[in-house]
Amino acid sequence: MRKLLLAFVSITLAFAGCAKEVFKPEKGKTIAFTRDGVIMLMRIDKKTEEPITKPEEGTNNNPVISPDGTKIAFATNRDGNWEIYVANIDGSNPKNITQHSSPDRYPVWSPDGTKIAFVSEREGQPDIFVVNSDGTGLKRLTNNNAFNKDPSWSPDGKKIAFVSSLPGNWEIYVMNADGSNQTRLTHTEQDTEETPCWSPDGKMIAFVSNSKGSNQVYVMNADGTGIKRVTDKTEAHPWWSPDGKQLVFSSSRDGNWEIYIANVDGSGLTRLTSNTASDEQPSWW
Ligand SMILES: [Ca+2]
Ligand SMILES: [Ca+2]
Ligand SMILES: [Ca+2]
Repeated sequence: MRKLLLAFVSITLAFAGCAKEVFKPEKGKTIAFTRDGVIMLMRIDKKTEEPITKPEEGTNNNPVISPDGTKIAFATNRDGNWEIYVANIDGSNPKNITQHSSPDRYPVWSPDGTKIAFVSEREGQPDIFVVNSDGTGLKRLTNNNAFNKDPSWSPDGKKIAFVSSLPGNWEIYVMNADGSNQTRLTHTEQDTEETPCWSPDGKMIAFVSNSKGSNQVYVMNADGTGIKRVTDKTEAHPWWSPDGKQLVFSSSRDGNWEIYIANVDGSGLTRLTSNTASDEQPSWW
């Protein structure tokens, strides 16, 4: 009996050894991004990646992993218009949480994982809304006769940074998470700012500006002071590493859009993807 049991155990182990390794997201080592409209997960330590949407499921953008690592939010046009979906981290059980005929895009999780801020055009122009992650409790946060987009929560959940066209050009603003006390942070009438992302310690905001002619990554203090340039080619969509030491972003510097990471001072630039597809909109979990 004992011999039989040992034989069974060794056969089971042999099969387990042959099985394909299951992709496991790990905090601090996992990046979500979109490759030609397919949501990808990448383990940067193992250099493994896996698609979690299918090519027939429309164009899928702006994937962001939930703070607890169990879910992923993204925008998709699979239903004929842009909607925010929340799925399990492996892509299973995708649910439409916006269900509105106008464009709904750019989801970001609140730090406690209960809410999602996003951009909707349901009132006629892009504005920032917030909704519970199950689709209930929708609230409009901006209402100012301008375009408002690119929300990013502060790590304590109390504030949201965003960009607004209110002054006649794109500028970075911050507001309380209920939409009150909207305050302008940048004052660059000649330049376009986009995609602010709050650092994990709450002290800084990364963003993109075309101040030097092409879109490049910058960082500044969370009060708008101390602007410093990080990259020097054509970049988009910076996102902080969970330890606050690095940024992930996309760049077309090598001929097509690829995912890169760099230290916050711009040193240590490393390319993570290498293919002819468009690899864009990374977020780091
Ligand atoms: Ca919609
Ligand atoms: Ca500006
Ligand atoms: Ca590429």
